[in-house]
Amino acid sequence: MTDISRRNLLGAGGLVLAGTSMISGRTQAAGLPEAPSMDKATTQPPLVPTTGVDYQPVVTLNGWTLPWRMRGDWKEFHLVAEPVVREMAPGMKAHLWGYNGQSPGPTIEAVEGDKVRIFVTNKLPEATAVHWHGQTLPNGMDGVAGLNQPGIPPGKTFVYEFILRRSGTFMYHPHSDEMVQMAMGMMGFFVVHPRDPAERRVDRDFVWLLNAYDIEAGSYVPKVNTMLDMNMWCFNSRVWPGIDPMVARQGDKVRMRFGNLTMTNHPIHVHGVDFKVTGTDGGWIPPERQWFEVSADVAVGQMRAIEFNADNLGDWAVHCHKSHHTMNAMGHSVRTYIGVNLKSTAKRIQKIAPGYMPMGSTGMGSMAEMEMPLPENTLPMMTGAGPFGSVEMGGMFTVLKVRPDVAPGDYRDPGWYQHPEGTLAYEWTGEPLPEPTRAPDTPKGRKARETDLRVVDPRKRRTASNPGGHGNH
Ligand SMILES: [Cu+2]
Repeated sequence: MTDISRRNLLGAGGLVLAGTSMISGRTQAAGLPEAPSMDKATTQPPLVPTTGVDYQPVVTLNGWTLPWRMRGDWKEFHLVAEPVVREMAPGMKAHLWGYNGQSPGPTIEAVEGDKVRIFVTNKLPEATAVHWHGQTLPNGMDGVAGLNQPGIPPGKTFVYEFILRRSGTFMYHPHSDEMVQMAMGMMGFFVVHPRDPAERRVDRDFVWLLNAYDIEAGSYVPKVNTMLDMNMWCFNSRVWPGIDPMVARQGDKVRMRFGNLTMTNHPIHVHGVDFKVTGTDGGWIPPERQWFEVSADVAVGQMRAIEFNADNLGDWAVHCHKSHHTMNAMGHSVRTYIGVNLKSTAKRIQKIAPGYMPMGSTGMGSMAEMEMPLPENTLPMMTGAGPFGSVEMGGMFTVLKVRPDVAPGDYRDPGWYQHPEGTLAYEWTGEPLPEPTRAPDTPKGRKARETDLRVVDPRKRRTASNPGGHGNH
């Protein structure tokens, strides 16, 4: 076999080249595998394996999986580190660094025991290197520039070769000018499936990279020195309402895999189900040691897998439980005016700034529906139309949609849930309700005394000879 033609560069399950003798070690003669690129931020269908070990491929919401080719018994991938344009949500694009056209980079999928050869071409203006987060591999393949290898200079391609020792959830990211390159969006998922197709099988398997950016209103490039005060908290470099729903068929066993490459933790809360935590960075948790939760906290640098049965029909919120992480382009210096009457102040300000509108004295929910002029390339702080109005969210928020009539392998948005008669919260329109009874401030029938709120030690009753206080010490 002398020529690897394009038709052999099949992605989904890449063709095993019959008659090719086993190639081991160096790969100089082989030529580079194709480096497919993605220019869209829409969820791509999973890559179902057509040869080799069978597995349930993962779905990367608003992302895609990297095709590969087989060469001998090596599974070959080609990553290209490069500047990319990422649509964070309709109406806002970010100028990031990523892999193969997008940030996050494409998800890499392979099987436990696979020999993988990953070509990394650097098209960035500075050196980079790729660390395979969580994999146990030969030291020289670990990707820490300066420690395990020289950085990959701009324009050069390096080759990583290792064997996937265990199945589980992994990530990849640079270990070279790491703070800048990760703040610019360089990261991706790496899923290793079990060799036994029946092991830990689920019907739907979703990957969620938790990442964040600080992109000033009206600009395009993240501020790379920000540690925590981000204004774009993302699932897979997307913010609500730009994050596709997670669609499941009623009765499906669903897995969600999280990886956190931000600098703070994210308690991911899933409504409508109680899930089990089934995997951590260290691997799969044996069934008898898995535990139930409704919010899984994913700490910095960690991976978590959770699983549930999608029994409960409906549109269920899925979000980070830090409420600042479900907001877009938020100014943290906005003052709180709840309960303040701004009318007279507004009148005075309007003399200097005609058209000034006081905001926030009754909460900020109305801001979601207000048509305020925004700088270009800026998303409203909270938005997202639901079937009953504005969802008043942003950032790390999307919807789990469980339906009875979804075909296996169909991930398309089924629209909003139609609630069966009698299962929807409703307005009370009957006779006026009595005022709610409140606990009395003071015992009935007398004025409040100073002692009403003071704990009195019954062993030290005050008497004339023992008036209490510090004098007795
Ligand atoms: Cu969060």
